[in-house]
Amino acid sequence: MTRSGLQDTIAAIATAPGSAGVGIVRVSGPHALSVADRVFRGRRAPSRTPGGRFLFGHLLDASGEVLDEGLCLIFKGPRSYTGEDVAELQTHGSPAVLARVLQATLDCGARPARPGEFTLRAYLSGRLDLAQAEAVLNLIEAQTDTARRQATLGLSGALGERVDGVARGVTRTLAAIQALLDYPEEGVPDEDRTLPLAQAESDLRDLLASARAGQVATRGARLALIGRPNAGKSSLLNALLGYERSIVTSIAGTTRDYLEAAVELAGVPVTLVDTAGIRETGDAIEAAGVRQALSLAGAADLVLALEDGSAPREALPADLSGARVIRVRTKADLPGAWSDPAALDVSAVTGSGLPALRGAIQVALLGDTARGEAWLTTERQADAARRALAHIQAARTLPDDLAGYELEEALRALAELTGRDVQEDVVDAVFRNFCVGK
Ligand SMILES: Nc1nc2c(ncn2[C@@H]2O[C@H](COP(=O)(O)OP(=O)(O)OP(=O)(O)O)[C@@H](O)[C@H]2O)c(=O)[nH]1
Ligand SMILES: [Mg+2]
Repeated sequence: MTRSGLQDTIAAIATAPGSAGVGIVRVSGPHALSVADRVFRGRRAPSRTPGGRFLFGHLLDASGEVLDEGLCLIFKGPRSYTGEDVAELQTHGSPAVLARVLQATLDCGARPARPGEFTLRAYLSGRLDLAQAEAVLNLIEAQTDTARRQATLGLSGALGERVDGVARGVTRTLAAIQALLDYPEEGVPDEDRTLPLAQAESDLRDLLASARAGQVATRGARLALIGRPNAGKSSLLNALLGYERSIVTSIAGTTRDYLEAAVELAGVPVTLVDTAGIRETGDAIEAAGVRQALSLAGAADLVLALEDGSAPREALPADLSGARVIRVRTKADLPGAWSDPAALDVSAVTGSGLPALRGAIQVALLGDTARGEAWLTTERQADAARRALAHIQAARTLPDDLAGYELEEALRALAELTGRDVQEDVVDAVFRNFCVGK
């Protein structure tokens, strides 16, 4: 479906469903302005108005009935979001008005836009690369400032530039190797063979290190609180939330079912998961809760492993070796029964140690990734970067003729990352996640 129907003029409501001050119907394509001529009447016909201007007037249906008063914003391709002629019809943000205005554009020859089709056209017209299109999606969905900042950086093309830098190094080596195949007596100087590849490899490693942070910032993270009964899991969850979400009692085994609560930590949307205390138990319900706790820990992006600091230390009967773990020594306001430099002292009662815990969570989720740099934000991007890295690593160990092949593959993977050389089904998969109207 991707490249088909590009000659069509498409229309959709671009604003969110529901009532609002303003609503927008966006029309894009070769006939966008003639469609606008028929559904909008102002001082001038939209098609005879220069791009970058707007008109005040009335929106009409195909029979000429006035639907609302509003504005028509005119963009002439290629200077528009899609690269085509675009008319944006601004009305009062009433679902009833917007539905009629959209229908009027359809009656006048436009067809309904598919999800993400405006941005797809921007990509196909070369105005955005694929990573930028993904950034548009991330920006629309951004719930936190960290996610917004990353999306904005991605949209600026900063990620594409980082990737292009890697590709330039690879191309330099590839050119040197190809020259060598033609003129074997010359030899390839080290600065063309080894150095650019070493640099490309280290740049890709940096990029991949950002992938986790990028995805966490975009998708959010799951953080499971694990520990023996009475370790203080529910109390710490409440303290991190700032309100009493989970029941706290002095009875060991209070929490049996797991419970989730959303909070923003370090600019990241985090789902905190409170779990049943882990112990051997004859109670069937509690045992089910314990099994669930262990599997929740396995699925979490980060585990807080809590141990009661006021009681003799007992090892947690759980294997957390596969998980990222922050160890917490709870009840730090009470006289300590043990200490461990690898555990953070925290009191849910006084709040001591909470800022340090928040800081540790931030480092664990986002790493020390430079905030000003563009990150990989989707699994698709990370996958392409990993493949490029593998080919470059292979090329560094192989003789020249075989290395050339690996480098070509690396360049292909890098071009996929930015979307310059990409299969149509991958493009479809990216745009399928968009909403209609974007
Ligand atoms: N002094 C002090 N008491 C705490 C602290 N955190 C928890 N407690 C007490 O420890 C007991 C158990 O706390 P919970 O938060 O219910 O512990 P839990 O790990 O959720 O326990 P289960 O749900 O039974 O697994 C309660 O009596 C809390 O008041 C703390 O930081 N300081
Ligand atoms: Mg509890």
